[in-house]
Amino acid sequence: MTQDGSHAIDVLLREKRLYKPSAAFQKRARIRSLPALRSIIARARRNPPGFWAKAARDIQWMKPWKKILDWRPPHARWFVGGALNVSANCLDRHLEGPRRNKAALIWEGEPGDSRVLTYHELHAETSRFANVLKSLGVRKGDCVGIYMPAVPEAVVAMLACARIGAMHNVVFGGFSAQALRERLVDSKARVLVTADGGWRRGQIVPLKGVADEALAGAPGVEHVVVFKRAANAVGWVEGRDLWWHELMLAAPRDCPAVPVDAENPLYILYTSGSTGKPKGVLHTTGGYLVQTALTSKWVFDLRDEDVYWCTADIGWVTGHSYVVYGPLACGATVLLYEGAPFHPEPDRLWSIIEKRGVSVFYTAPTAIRACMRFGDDWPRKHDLSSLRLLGSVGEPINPEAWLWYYRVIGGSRCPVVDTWWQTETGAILITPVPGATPMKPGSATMPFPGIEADVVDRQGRPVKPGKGGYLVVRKPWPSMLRGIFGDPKRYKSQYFDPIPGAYFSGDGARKDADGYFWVLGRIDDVINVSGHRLSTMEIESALVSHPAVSEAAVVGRPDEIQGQAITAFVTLKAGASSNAGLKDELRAHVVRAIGPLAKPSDIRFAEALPKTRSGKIMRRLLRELAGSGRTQGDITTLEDFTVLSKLQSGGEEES
Ligand code: 7RM
Repeated sequence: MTQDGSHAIDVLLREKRLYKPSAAFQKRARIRSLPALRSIIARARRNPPGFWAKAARDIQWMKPWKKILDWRPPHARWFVGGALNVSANCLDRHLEGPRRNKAALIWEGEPGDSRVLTYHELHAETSRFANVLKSLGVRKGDCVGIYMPAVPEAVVAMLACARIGAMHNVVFGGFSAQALRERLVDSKARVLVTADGGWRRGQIVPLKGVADEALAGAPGVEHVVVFKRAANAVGWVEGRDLWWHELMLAAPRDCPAVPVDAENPLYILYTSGSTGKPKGVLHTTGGYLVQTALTSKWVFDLRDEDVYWCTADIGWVTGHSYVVYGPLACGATVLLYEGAPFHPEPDRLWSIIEKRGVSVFYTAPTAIRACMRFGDDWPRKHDLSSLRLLGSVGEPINPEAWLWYYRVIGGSRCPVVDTWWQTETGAILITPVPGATPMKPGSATMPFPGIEADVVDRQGRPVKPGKGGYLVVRKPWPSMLRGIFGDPKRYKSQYFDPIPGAYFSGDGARKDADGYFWVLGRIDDVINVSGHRLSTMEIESALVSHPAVSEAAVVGRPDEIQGQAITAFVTLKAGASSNAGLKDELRAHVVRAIGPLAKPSDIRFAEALPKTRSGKIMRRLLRELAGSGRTQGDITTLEDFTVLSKLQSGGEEES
């Protein structure tokens, strides 16, 4: 972070376009106009705990809370003294009415198989599996590791933990043995739930094999429950390993959901810091459920007749909050897809939307840009008229991608909710409310009611409209992280020490004259060119607005004269040819779009960019490559290792 508080980031990009929600959407929305939203925001600002207490009435409590908020900075406890059960809220309460036989999960397997589980069925499976966990000695407060493909049983395992007051630690099914081992050891997991394999790009990912390797160094895990999904051969340790289906046959059907304290841990989820050891972000029960449920209802406008699809894997926080807990608490029908988005053809997403009549679709900018790269013909082959609302999360969405999503996928009729939040925040904090907020492509718009977000300088003073600064949250919110598992000091030093009196997100942002927030990316990614602090996101956005460019990642490389020189890694659209002429053209294009300051010194064409599993570009690796030519440090979260070796061996398509 810069020592100089006066100018955190210089802002170059100005996006002026404005899109209003259609009258048709507004007419049936929960919050129908900007003045209506503003008045809710104003009321919440006068009394944030009161606002959240009202939201908490949508949740079923087993014992009422005594105090809404106990805030001893930087530690918050919400709904103090209250008791509830997340699994009861996501399942049991829906069995009492017409949702009983409604689809809770519509599952599409990658090879083309599919299943539907009603709320009644999901409740039965979860109850049985909760009994299985109990029979394996799992007790309240214990941790269960979950290393699964995206199958309904992954959701069942999560809800079963919540049902008995145990916490889960879901590890993304694409992570390596080493990453899994670290997370199992750090979270002190006693049981691991996995599968023989899962389908991805037509291949079987041998999850059990990877788990066996991880378990060699994780002696705390006493039992491994194996769900049979892909029927591949697996190794077996007698006494330790148990088949899911055999345990389920023997387990009783009835398992009451236990009341747990509002602050009982619900889960740990590891998030890789930009450097160093992954952090085990801890979330608890009451506040988390209240906020994930309310944001699901207001941001995704969920209705009983919706088919809601969030493409995030359950191994990512988005999968926790917006595949499982938020939507199921609302009684929604959730679509779950097992496999790769472009398998067997680049139109798999669109074909699933058509087949199941998906109405609300939530994905990441990286996926949207990949779809753009394949071209408009793939979505045009499908009837996407069931869609009524689109969402984006994970990175700043560049206006080019936003507009394509809005026009080609949404048929210019669906609002796009660009939702800013983090693993640490647990739920969406900055977002349009679809029937109310006029949208500006590339802006996450305004803080959700009850959220006091701001853009400030190093001392915590608000910066002027249009100026770049640090994105902070000034008041506690119900779904905020409660700590870093096993490392209490890091919680304070990471999030509350950097900026006085506020939670620091690690992101840079600016607010415009209308109070709209523009997230500029991670502060660690900011580059300093001749004393100007530039957001890499803006230069990337400028590059991607060129018709030949598919994706871009911009980093700084040490430079004697300018301090840092701008290096851009660029992938091209199908049919575009990489040559010296194009490099000059791209430089000129950036200068035209945002000015000479942002002109890249080097442009390197690449086949693909290194990304995390959730699609975020790993700029740290590119920074190391652009600087020393080598990479070091943790790469366990990298999605595709070959991408890195291609870049390292100069595998770029040079002219
Ligand atoms: C949900 C999630 C968090 C980081 C965050 C930002 C970036 C996420 C947006 C965004 C701009 C968005 N959790 N980010 N959403 N940037 N606009 N709508 O992504 O913990 O994995 O990542 O992602 O930098 O700090 S996360």
